[in-house]
Parts: sequence; C-alpha cells; structure tokens
Amino acid sequence: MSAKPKVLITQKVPETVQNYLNEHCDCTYWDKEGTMPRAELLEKITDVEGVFLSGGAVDTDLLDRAPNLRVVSSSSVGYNHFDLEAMKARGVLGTHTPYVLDGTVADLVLALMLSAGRRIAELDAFVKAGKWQKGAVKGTELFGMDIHHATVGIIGMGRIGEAIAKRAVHGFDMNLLYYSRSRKQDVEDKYGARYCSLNELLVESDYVVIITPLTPETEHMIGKEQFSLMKPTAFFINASRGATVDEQALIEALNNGTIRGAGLDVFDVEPTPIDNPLLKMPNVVTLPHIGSATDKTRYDMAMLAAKNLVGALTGGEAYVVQELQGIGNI
Ligand code: 8YV
Repeated sequence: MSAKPKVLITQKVPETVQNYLNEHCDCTYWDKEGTMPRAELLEKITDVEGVFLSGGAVDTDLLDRAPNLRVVSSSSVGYNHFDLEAMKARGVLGTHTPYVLDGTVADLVLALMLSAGRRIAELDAFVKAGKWQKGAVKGTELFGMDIHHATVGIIGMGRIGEAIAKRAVHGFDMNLLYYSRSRKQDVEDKYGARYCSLNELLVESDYVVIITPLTPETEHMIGKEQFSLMKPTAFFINASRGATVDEQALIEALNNGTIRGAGLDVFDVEPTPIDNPLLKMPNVVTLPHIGSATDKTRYDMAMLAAKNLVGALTGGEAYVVQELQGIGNI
C-alpha cells in the first residue's frame, strides 16, 4: 500500500472532518483558535503535498517553499487569494467549496438589506442607550425604507445571486434587475428579472447588491462615478469582497449624501481598522465577514474542502476552480 499523502490543515476542523482526513492523509493540524500564522505556514508547507486553508495569499512566496505541493484546498467559494498563474505554472491544483453556502450568504444579504433599510442596528443602539423616551421622538426621524416592492439590483448573477433573487422576489415581492457577465434566461423566467447595463441598474435600484467574485475585471468596479448614478435614497450592500468597491469612494458617497446607507460584510482590509470612517456612520451596518458563518454551512464547507483535498490528491472528484481545470492529475 502506498503511503498516505502528507497534508497540512491550517485551521481547526470538526472531529468528523478530521476523522475523514486521517483515513486518507497523513495530517498535521493547527489546533489553536484562528488560523495558522503565515510564518508557521511557510515553515510547515515545505514537505507537504496538500494544504487546507480558507484564505491568505497562495502566492509565489508560498509556492516556492513547497516543491511537493499538488493541491491547495480552500474552504471558501471565493478564491481571489490564489495566484492562478503561479499555480498553473507549477501544476498545483486549487479547489473551492461552491453550492453549500449559497442560501446562507443569500440570507445574510437580505438581513443586511433589512438592517440598513429599516435601521435595525442603529435603532437597537438607540433603544439600548435609553433614548426611547416620551417626547424624544417627534416625527419621521426613525423612519426607514421598505424592502418589499422596492427594486433590487444584483451585480453578479451566479449561484448566490440567484439565491438572493429568489428570496427578494418570492419573499419580498421585489422588482429585480441584474447585471452579470452572462444573461441567465432561467433567472429571468423564474423571477421576472430584467437584465440591464450596470449604469441602468445603478440608476433604477433602491438596493444595489454586489455579489460578484473578485477578479481583475471586477476590482473597483464600483467607484465614485457609479455611486453618483445611484438614487440618494438608495442603499449599497456588499457581501462579495471589499476590493470590488473603491472604499474611499463609498465613504465619500455616504458622507456627501450621494446614497442613503450601506450594509457591508466585507472591507478593503480585514479585519477593518477601528479608525475606518465607515464604523462611525449610523447609516452603515457593518459585519465581520460572516456571510457563510453558520454552524451547518461552515461544517459543510469544511467537509467539502476535506473531500476536495483527498479527491484532488488521489485522482478522484473535486471542485477544482475553473481556471485550473485540466492541469495536474485530474
Ligand atoms: C469564507 C467567503 O467564509 O466562501 C467565501 O468565499 O467569503 C466566506 O464564505 C471566508 O473565505 C473564510 O472562510
């Protein structure tokens, strides 16, 4: 029997996932909270064939230290942390975890829309600060904006985009516009979605949701010019990657009243620094990148990432990222 492949697991995984990995691989685990620090990763990666991670740059620096590396399995659907060219040049496969998180991320997007539109976080703080007193609220100052029957514009109509569309239309009777790399006839048929240009979407939407992967084409696709097209009553929701948006332009748009508010799960720098002006704005709901963070979904992602790792190392099945399909041994 040939020896099991040596792999490095850079974050805590559930026991059943560990058992599965141990059956197929010779594993070194990070068993502390958080993820293995970069310096330790660079040290430990030198003799492994596979690595399990969920972020942190997979770049030439890392790849150059890992001559035996064949597979990088990321417990995430996004893989903008992969240097695809460098991986391709070395024949290193990269895998990710599509499908299992769509509903969970879509739920969070609706929560961000509701929180921003109905000012949930802001007014929760208001009540808890003892400001809800007789005579203190005089008129319209606590009013928010409906999401039902409003227009939502989704930028990026992949699997998660479609799960958002379903909730928005079936749950909240929203009108749906979308802008995407390609037209999705089934989404148009199922949800009455209208495909339009990015500019039209920005002009017409009450809620602009960006949920596109971060690629060289989508980096900073929303900036000053795009915010200037939005309605002053509109909300901007980002659950993709911070860098799809020019964060400085977003700060200015919010400061100038170009748009009404925002709901953000992702930032340029994560964790976002405490002095980020966005954190001081009551009309901005901020979350620490928890789009997929429920017990079940994170379990499913970890198990799928484990199966991808084993599958890709043994010539079995794995969700190899599109750009690296057909290289290596799969
Ligand atoms: C991950 C995400 O949780 O899947 C993605 O692409 O952004 C999140 O679901 C994140 O990468 C950390 O694991």
